[in-house]
Amino acid sequence: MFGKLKEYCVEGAKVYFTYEGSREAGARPCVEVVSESIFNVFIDYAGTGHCTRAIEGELGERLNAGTGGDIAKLESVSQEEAGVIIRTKELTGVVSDGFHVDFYDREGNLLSAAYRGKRKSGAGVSEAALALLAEEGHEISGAADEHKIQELRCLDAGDCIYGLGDKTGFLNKRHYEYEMWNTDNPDPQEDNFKALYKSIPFMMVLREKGAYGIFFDNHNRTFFDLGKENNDYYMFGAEEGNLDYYFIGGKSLKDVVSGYTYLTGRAPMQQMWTLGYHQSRWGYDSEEEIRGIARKMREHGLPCDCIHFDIDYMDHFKVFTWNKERYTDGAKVIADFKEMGIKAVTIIDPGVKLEKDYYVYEEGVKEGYFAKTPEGEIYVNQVWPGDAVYPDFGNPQVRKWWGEKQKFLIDMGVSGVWNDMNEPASFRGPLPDDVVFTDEDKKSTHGQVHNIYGHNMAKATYEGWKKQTNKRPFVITRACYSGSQKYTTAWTGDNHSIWAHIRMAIPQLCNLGMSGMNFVGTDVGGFGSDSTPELFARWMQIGCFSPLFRNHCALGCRMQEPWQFGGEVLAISQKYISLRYELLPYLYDLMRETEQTGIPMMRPLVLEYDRDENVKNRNDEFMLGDRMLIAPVVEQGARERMVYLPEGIWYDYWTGEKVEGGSFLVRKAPLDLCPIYVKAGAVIPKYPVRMCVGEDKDDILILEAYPGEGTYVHYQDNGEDFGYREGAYNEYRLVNRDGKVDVEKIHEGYRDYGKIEIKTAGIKDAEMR
Ligand code: MIG
Repeated sequence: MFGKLKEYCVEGAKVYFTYEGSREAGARPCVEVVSESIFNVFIDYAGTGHCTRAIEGELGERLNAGTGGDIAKLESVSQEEAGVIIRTKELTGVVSDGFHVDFYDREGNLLSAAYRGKRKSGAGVSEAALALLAEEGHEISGAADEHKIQELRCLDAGDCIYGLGDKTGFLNKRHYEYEMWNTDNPDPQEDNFKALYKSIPFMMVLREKGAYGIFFDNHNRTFFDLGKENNDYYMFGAEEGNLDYYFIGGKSLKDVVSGYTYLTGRAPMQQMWTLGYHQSRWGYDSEEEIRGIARKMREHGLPCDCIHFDIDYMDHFKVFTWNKERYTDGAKVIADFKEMGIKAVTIIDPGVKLEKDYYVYEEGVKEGYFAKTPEGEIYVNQVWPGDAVYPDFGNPQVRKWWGEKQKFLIDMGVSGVWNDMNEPASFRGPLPDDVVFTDEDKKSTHGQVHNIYGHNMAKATYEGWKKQTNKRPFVITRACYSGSQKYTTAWTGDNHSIWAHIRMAIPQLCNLGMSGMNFVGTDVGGFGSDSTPELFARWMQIGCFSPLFRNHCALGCRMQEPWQFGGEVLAISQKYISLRYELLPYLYDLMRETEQTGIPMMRPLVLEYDRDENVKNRNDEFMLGDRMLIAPVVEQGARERMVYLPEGIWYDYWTGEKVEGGSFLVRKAPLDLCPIYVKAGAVIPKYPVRMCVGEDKDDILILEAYPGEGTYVHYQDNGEDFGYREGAYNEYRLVNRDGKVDVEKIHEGYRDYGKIEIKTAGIKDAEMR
């Protein structure tokens, strides 16, 4: 579309380009300096300006108003032979003929070049062959579609690709193809699934030198081909909206994650109890049964902070109602749980039952809060309550109303909300693309807002809870978009109790974390299908280290509470849930770090050691923060496993033995053992085990210090509200010198610990002799 570069002009932080032919096409391509290491590349095909829903706050407002960018950061714009050179301290963009943009780092290394060739379309199969294959029911990719909006960028042989939210498969996304279209598909998810529940159109490329990210901020259906059709380039594109992407330059993957979360926001601190163990099932059949679950957790000495109420707690699946047949008094059940230190989270789906005189339905009809057909009738589809209508969450008024509706749950004593079915799901075929919705200040369609429906629902929920409780709202969502991390945590939806899915859990959670969604977890034990004792035991060993640690499974599947698999598995559950509770202050410190830097709690090894070839495709190990390496067993029958430890000195968590990194080893891993390694010089803050968060009369902090040297910051606040944003927290600098720890308070704003105990861990060289 764009020919030779004719001229450019600088307006604030933006550089506009005119090409042969571009005037006629009406598009005005633009490169804008957003920050020192982030440039936006923009072609306003739709004539709407940015309309970002992911980037909010001051920057988002500026971008949406068209005044975005940071003029102060733009160092120079000049024209040279190669093209127009746009420079900041960290990043250089070279814009040449055809609106090809190449990026260089500060040292002048090429980070990313536009691909100048044509797309290699088609699988090389004849039409006749394709027809035949289709007849037998094969799904074939066939010819690659050229998208109306499309960008091709070069790939080098060694490039690895990460991010993209909750996609299936492995850590490294190179050679795969994906779609961003929030999808509820209950089939067992395989490596070749193109879309799942969430759309996070953000990818990172790790290069031999440096790394960079691409955030394609287009919330229509988008497509990513990451070197599947051609090893020399990747493609991202869409049929609607704009070419609107952010190029995030970096030296490391961490730089890129931090740049992406600078744009889309950083997952805020949650209440501390949310880090506890959560028990769930769809569904507990009666009040008696669910009371029994709470009782048994305690009888078995299992720490637990939360029990989830799935759809059956509602009256005929009507949101913001309570099933009075099942529960003599729901509020009483919740209050009794609270006495036991157990909180309640309830599910809320978007679909509102179409029923005369049902208050939520009537209010929404009266105010015009539900999506409509193009003819102006309220659009009806079917979900759990039968015929149902869809709140138009893109309308700020509807979000406000939905936020107020949360009062029903808050008054019942509920502590958090679990948002399901918000892709949105529908039982009578998908919602047609032309169903009328709102996108903030303008009319829109389902096709255009589908991918932000869950995001807006979570935002409404978060804001309602924040206003009414003043606590950090706990929201869990299934569907979301880039930036949802500001409002909600997430779980990965309907996995199955199969070994393929315990394996998938690690790369899936790691990529979600690097895509901004820090607080995530899988259904521990698996949702669909029947878990086995061994699979369940191994899954507990992953859940223990996932930000969200929730055991959940489906109606009709084998019961999955920790005591359902016999004594050995119960003991294993006790061991790992207890370890989880010991690690609470460490996890809490990590959550604080995420809020400040965007770096997730649960990290693939490649995020910490991105120059190490051995970790670029490591799918079965991960880090919890920068100090703990977890190597769970994800193979049926395995009682040992190969572990890779990156460079440095490590200590075996269970034996204290010192191990030299930069090599592979074989670790014995009986069913009750998940291999864990701790970095030399680490300090791990711990609590004594307790049955729930807050049950700490003596208020003891244990600092476990490993041989070696290291400096860390430990964070402490009331674990509940937003006071910490006004300074109501303590911070301690911990300096470890070979097991001796100096504790220095560097911020004072909260009560002191009752006692700080320092414990040495790991076997020192001297003790070995
Ligand atoms: O289609 O509410 O992913 O966690 O238990 C089933 C019932 C609807 C899907 C969720 C799952 C939940 C279930 N829901």
